[in-house]
Amino acid sequence: MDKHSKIYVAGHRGLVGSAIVRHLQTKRYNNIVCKTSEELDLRNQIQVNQFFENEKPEYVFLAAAKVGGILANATYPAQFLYDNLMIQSNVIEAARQNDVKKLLFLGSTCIYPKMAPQPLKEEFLLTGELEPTNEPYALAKIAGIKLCNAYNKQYGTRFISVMPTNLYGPNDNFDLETSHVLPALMRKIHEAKINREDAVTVWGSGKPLREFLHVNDMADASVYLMENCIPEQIGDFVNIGTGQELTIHQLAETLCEVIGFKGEIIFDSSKPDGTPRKLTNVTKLHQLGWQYHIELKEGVQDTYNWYLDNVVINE
Ligand code: GFB
Repeated sequence: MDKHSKIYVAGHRGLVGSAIVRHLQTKRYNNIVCKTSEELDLRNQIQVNQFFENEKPEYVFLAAAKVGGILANATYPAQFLYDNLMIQSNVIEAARQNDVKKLLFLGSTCIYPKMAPQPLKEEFLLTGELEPTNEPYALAKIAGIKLCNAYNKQYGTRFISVMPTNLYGPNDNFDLETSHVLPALMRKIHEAKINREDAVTVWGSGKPLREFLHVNDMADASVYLMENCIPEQIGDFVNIGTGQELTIHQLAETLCEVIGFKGEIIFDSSKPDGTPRKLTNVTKLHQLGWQYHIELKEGVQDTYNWYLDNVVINE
């Protein structure tokens, strides 16, 4: 990619897409194309083909998706499967038809079997049953990986797939029903502090282990891989993570410390735990020349500052 290359970021208003746009701008890429979902419905093949024919982007970051936490996945399984299949299939096919030089497809580490050995190596894909709470999303993302690989093989495209661990950071979704765990707990703990409550409720047992990568690191990794790596080096896909995990309980304690809430943490066992662990093996990622930079506590502080400046004042 050179600084004038036309780069399309699909999903530019989301957590990852907005971070990728910020990072590209920081690196002085000056020909970035974005469309809101009102301007371009990526589930509509005709609109997507028309957009690609008009714009002829050279590089595509496919960060648009229907995403959400454990409850959202359980509540909207049809949309998680249909929307994601349509979005990725339309963009990948239009990219091929319009000779896009390189496309980066974003998935998630929920693609792995629920009880896969840990840490998760890329070769563990499809070696066991998926985690039921996010099976629709996982199936869609697995299909996206397979589609990119099939296009590379049959058409000679250069479409690379990256599977990030749980992401967090500025521009995240803080809705308590549909969000991921970190932003949900940040909001709950902040509100418990402001409202001088005695306790904050955490879903599940607090025992599951999770790994968290700041979205600015994710954007840096995505641009790095797009700039420096080709499918032959990456293989079917590559994990993007820190290789470090903590329990949901420890996460809640970290958030309480950063936010300054000294009340009790109580657990709502009526809510699901989801998969017990999903720690990424980051050996391949490190061999490709990238590793994370933002430690969790620093990233949580950065995200809380953003939350206070951008979410709380608008309420
Ligand atoms: O981020 P999350 O919702 O989804 O995390 P996954 C769920 C874990 O956090 C479960 C606990 O163990 C929940 O019981 N948890 C505790 C909470 N309190 C809360 C809360 O207030 N809100 C939420 N959401 N969780 C996601 C997939 O799995 O991982 C997505 O569903 C995506 O599709 C994402 O793949 C990366 O980490 O379980």
